[in-house]
Amino acid sequence: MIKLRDHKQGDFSREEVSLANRNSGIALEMLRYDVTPVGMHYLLTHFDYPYLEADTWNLEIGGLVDKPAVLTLADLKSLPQITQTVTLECAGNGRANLDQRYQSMPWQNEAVSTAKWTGVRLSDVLENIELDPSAIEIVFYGADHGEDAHGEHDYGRSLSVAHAMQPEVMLAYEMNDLPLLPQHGAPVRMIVPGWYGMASVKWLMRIEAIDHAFDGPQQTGTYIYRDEPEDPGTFVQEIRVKSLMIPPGFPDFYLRRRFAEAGQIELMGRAWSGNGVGISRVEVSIDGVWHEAALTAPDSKYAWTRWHWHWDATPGEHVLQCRATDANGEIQPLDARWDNQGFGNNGVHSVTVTVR
Ligand SMILES: Nc1nc2c(c(=O)[nH]1)N[C@H]1C(S)=C(S)[C@@H](COP(=O)(O)O)O[C@H]1N2
Ligand SMILES: [Mo]
Repeated sequence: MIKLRDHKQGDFSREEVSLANRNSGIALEMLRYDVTPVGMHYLLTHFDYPYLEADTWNLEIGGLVDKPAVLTLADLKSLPQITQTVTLECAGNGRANLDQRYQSMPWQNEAVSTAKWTGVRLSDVLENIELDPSAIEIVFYGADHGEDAHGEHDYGRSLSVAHAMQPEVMLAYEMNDLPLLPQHGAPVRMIVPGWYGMASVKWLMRIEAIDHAFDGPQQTGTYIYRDEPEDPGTFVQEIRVKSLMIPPGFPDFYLRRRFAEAGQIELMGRAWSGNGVGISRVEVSIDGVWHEAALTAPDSKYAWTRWHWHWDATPGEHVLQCRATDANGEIQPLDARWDNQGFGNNGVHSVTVTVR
């Protein structure tokens, strides 16, 4: 069994800071936007950004297919175009909130954003190349290459054929009505709505139909929920129900402590879940007493839901929390849930505010 990295408590390591400088999260006050402005969308890239040009890029499709193909961007754009608003969250979001944190990208709460993606349905592409009946999975490879605890590889992920044919799974070439930016996977990336971000392969280069379960490092090495490093574990797939709050008032620059004036304060934030399951309830707690927040329906079942609640703030120090429940009755746990690599932490978000 491969040795995964050790856990850490307290100060961040130089390696964690380096990853945090290369990748970036949303500033929580940007939760105000239904669609995250493009430059504020969170970023997670494992290796280096590949340099690809839209004019010379092409997508190779092969493996167990009757009509292998090499598609240009113009070929893709000749297929029916779709646009969807989708909330993406990194599976490692919340990792650094665990007391013993796995050494990786040290996300606290900020690895979630919503964008308007334009492109084509993956099913339209797959219908043209005629999958062989023996194909059970489709593998998607990016142009980026690197090494981690599970060996050297091109970034690659698979979906079952049934999932790949779902109408929401897309190959996107625009984000918020603009051509994809290099850091978000230009010229073409996948978007797998309802699943954590690792499935949405950026810089898509190659699609391969196979007759067995894909066991690439990004599929069976990492992105597995495990209590202990040696556990067989279960796959990280759909997003777990979660909510975040825009911290009210104003911050101290360095310590990020918050201050607000006594009186009416509108608390607001966002809630979301996986697999297109809606949000049925968001509660807000002031010092441990829970209240029902009001919800605004999202414009897509894969996009986050806005919530708000009016707080009559009284002087003193207060702890504010929010907790979402989805339409399946799944509710966020009050405490961070343990995972060896810090995946799927949907523990409630807390903000401390001093009211004057
Ligand atoms: N080719 C490639 N695709 C990738 C990744 C990557 O490192 N390489 N990172 C994945 C992960 S873990 C996440 S959370 C999302 C992040 O997408 P974004 O950077 O556009 O927000 O991209 C996914 N797709
Ligand atoms: Mo991620």
